[in-house]
Amino acid sequence: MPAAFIERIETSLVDLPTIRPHKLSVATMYGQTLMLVKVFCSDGVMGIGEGTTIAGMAYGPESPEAMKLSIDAYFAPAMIGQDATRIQALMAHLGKLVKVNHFAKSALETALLDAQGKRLGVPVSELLGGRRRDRLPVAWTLASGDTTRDIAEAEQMLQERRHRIFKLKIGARDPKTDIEHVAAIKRALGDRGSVRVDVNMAWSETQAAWAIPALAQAGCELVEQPVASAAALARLVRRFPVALMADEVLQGPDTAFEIARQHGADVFAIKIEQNGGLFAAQRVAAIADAAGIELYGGTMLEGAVSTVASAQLFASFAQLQWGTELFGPLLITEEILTQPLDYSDFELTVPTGPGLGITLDDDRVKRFTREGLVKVTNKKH
Ligand code: MUC
Ligand code: MG
Repeated sequence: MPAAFIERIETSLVDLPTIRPHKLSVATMYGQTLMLVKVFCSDGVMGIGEGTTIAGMAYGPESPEAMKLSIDAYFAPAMIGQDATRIQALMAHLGKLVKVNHFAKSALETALLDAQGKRLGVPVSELLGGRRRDRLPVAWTLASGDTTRDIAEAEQMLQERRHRIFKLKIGARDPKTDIEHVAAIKRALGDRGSVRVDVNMAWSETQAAWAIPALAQAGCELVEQPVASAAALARLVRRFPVALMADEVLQGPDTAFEIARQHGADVFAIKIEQNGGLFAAQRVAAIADAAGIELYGGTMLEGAVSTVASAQLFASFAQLQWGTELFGPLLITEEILTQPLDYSDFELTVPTGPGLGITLDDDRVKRFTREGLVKVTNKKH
């Protein structure tokens, strides 16, 4: 195959409202900012990628603005003129030039894979070893902060046959109040919906040791990242009749290996951005498989582009015991694709077209694109 060289890279920030406030232990979100990147190649092919995080810098070290800046100032100049078809080699080269910056790397790798898939006429899943499934179960997150409203929302999702797995965001209130909230929702749903929780690291180890058995008693089947440290999480694993899942502590293959080595989780929430891209996330999944750790397809509440990139990867996983939570586009009020994704019968259909298999609605995206970077001035005290 003749080489195709990278000619131009464009980045933009797209601010989109959420359908309701989304309350996590780290922050309440009222909107979502997508950092979109377009990689234009000499053969006329363009690939698109996305970097997204949660509530600015409340969740992790990279903000959408920082992703854009790192691409504009560091990644893009190093990529112009490079062979776009040698994705792994190019990403390894960038890895030497720029430390960490996992989210920006994931966005760029997504764009390169989208372009290569379009070039070869195959979906991204085929570039990742081949698809094993075309549909993915999708959980919904109940995070309005109000029990009654969450129950009504879950009932609506069940009725529409959109979701029957519910993840509850807890950890902002005291554990006792949270457990009552979880128990009330599980009581209302019964066997019609499964209930899981994400504490986003809010508890101390002793709080977790007290709260996890109560959650199990309430019918919760999975507890995600109850504590911040990997060591504390490992000490909690298998002490209670409920599965424990690692999320924030998973920051690429090295961290996955360490956690696996100490039997530090029952389940891994795999996120392409947090792990530094699709290939790194694939290696994390391989480590989990080898260690007998089960898999779940996680999200950074991404928009359509990174959601589909994740779906293309999860479709290729050997195991996906806990399904996915690829509902990000449904939390946003605006449709930014020319053809909306198919969420039906509790699952997402993985697009089959070349590359990611999606097309952005450029006019709609433009309406929500931020004009340049926000100017920050030093405040005088
Ligand atoms: C996280 O911590 O897992 C996923 C769903 C949601 O509501 O927040 C995210 C991030
Ligand atoms: Mg989580």
